[in-house]
Amino acid sequence: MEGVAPDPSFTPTQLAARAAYLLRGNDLGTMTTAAPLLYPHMWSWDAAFVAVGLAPLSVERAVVELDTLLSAQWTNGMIPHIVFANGVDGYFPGPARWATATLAAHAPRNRHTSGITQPPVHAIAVQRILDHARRRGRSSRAVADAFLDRRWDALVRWHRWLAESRDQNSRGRITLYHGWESGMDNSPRWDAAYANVIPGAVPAYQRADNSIITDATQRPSDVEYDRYLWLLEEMKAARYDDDLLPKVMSFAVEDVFVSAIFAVACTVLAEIGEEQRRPRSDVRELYGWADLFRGGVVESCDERSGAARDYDVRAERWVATETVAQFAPLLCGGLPHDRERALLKLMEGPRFAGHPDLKYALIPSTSPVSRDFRAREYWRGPVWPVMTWLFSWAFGRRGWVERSASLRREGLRQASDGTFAEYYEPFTGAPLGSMQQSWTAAAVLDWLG
Ligand code: 9WN
Repeated sequence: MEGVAPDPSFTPTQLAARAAYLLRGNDLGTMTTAAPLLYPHMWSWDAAFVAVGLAPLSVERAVVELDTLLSAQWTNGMIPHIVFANGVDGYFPGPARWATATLAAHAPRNRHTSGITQPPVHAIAVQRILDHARRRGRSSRAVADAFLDRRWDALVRWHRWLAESRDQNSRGRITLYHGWESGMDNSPRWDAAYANVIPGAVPAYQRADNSIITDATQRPSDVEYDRYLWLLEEMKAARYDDDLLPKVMSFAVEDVFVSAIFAVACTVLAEIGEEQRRPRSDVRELYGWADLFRGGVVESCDERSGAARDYDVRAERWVATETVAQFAPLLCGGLPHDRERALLKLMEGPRFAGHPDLKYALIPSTSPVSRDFRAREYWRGPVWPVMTWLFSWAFGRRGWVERSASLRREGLRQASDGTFAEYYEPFTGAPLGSMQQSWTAAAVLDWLG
């Protein structure tokens, strides 16, 4: 193509080396920050993806990552969404604002954490660690086995907490009390629920994110932040009590995407448990939750298109949005064949990954044809490499080899700019949000490993 400058692009070997170097740079010793400036602490689902990326480099270091996270697990079983690095500032809301150490009966005493949770992808990381350990020598296998001995109960308790405290009526869907718990903070999925959150007196605050990402079109707005922080005040007033949250929180949504992740994670953990001879009763319980939540996901789906919906508990209604969450059942399975085919067609068609103007054939966080779409704004449009990884992993697991390979191929083409961006503009491929994002590097390492 004469006259067109080639994209700056790295070979796979160079890219893998840069990804490994990045993770090393973000490593504080026993935890990897989600990103160097914007997110200088450990995030729960980031840590799991980071462990996936570390596993091909060092099973030992991957295990340390999960150990650090699990050592901050609450006594009720919750894995908190942030484990704060000791003595590191620079993120708001930090430990003082959450005040979990003084307010929450179940919070750990030796670690500062936030008071909410994040999607349960951790069993996937454990499985990838075991896979790599098997291919390595005896000492790596011993490290992975010892990890499982040490942490099996904690992992089951984590799943039990989700199944019991976050699905108190056994509907097969996880209830969230804050949009941050979804990991898709400002997705249009939450617009209706947030519209009903009327902030009371939010103590004064200063955001830190917008002095790092200074382009306001890439981050949530101040109005959104007021609501995010008001929800913290509601939780604090309830002292983060699992039994009070359903009664007092003005945001309560059954998240279909987290529920699908939970269903598949329960299956993965049950399979590990079977293989590693863990108690039969744990394995049975895990398979039981997998069935229940797969059913909960399928129940949410549109009769014809198979598209999944969230449920707004406060408004008592289903919420359909044209976002990546529509494809939740493709992660965990369970849809009848015809509806699954329809959903795959939707995903690969012009409303999503097959949109003719996309730079790469990847799934944008929000459909480019939706009126809620914003090409640069966080979870309202950009492509998130970590989502690409999750779907490529899930499709591989489901035996859809071609689909999995195509996401991997396109994901690597997108990442070959070497920025390891948090998210990308879908039409131009411009890197957005934080650069040097750990989980983007981890995805690349797993793909190239
Ligand atoms: C709030 C760390 C996290 C991710 C989330 C992503 C973003 C935090 C923020 O960064 O959320 O938890 O401050 O915006 O939305 O998925 O885990 O990478």
